[in-house]
Amino acid sequence: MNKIVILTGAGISAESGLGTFRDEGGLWAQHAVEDVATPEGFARNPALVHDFYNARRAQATGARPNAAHQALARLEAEHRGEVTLITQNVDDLHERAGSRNVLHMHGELAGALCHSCGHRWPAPVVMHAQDPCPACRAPATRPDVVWFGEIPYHMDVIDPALTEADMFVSIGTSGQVYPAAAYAQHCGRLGAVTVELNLEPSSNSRDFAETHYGPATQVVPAWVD
Ligand code: BV8
Repeated sequence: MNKIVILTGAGISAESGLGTFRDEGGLWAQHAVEDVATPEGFARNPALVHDFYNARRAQATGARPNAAHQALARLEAEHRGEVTLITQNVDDLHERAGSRNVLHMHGELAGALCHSCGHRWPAPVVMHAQDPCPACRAPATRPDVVWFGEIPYHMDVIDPALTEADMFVSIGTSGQVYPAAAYAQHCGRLGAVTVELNLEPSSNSRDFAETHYGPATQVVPAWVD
């Protein structure tokens, strides 16, 4: 049994038309991180944060999975039970490409969360802070995404998967956000083969034994097939 752990970031969805964060003109060039991706920013101005995520939710709804997402779905189908796909992305392009075992460690645009009672429900395309929670009726609706300073989701599944990995493959991420940015070094130290597939070397490219650079729609299918 060859255990493969894959981590994806915004770069895998770039050729589907979804913005990345730290590239030229990216999301963090348009919005201050502390205003739209922290609990403090949400508390200060929930309408601004909902506008930010409503715009991304609409864009993601109109986007289509690309050849890189499809290649990963093929890999999972051909190696059933051996592939764990962890994504930092909040879009659903992996699922729409056919991937079935997707761990959204930074949450999902498709989710809504009540910050009063913790209830979760499927997000409407357009969400507002004063929308009443279906469970407790409090006007306390937020996007179900993980902001800076919040604990990533699925760590109980991710940590053992990283420990057991024979291979760790990082795709389309700048390697600047923790804990994901530490995964390559962690897996390498445990003896896993580490592979980076990215447009260009990331901040932690030195942590990888094997690297292939170019657009994801080219390097990912070439590596998978
Ligand atoms: C946590 C919300 C504790 C969702 C996001 C000091 C040192 C170490 C850590 C910290 C520190 N100070 C604070 C921290 C912790 C902090 C952190 O890492 N800060 C950084 C800035 C230093 N982390 C946290 O707070 C996390 N929580 O640590 O809790 C804990 C941990 C474990 C267990 C218990 C407790 C929470 C982090 C989540 C933040 N949420 N966003 C959303 O809006 O989407 S961050 C944001 O960055 C997104 O989630 C995104 O997914 C993530 C990573 O970005 P990338 O995906 O890499 O995108 P980026 O634009 O950066 O790069 C794109 C890449 O693609 C580039 O390399 C580019 O070359 C490439 N590319 C472009 N086009 C293509 C391409 N590749 C291929 N093909 C192409 N066509």
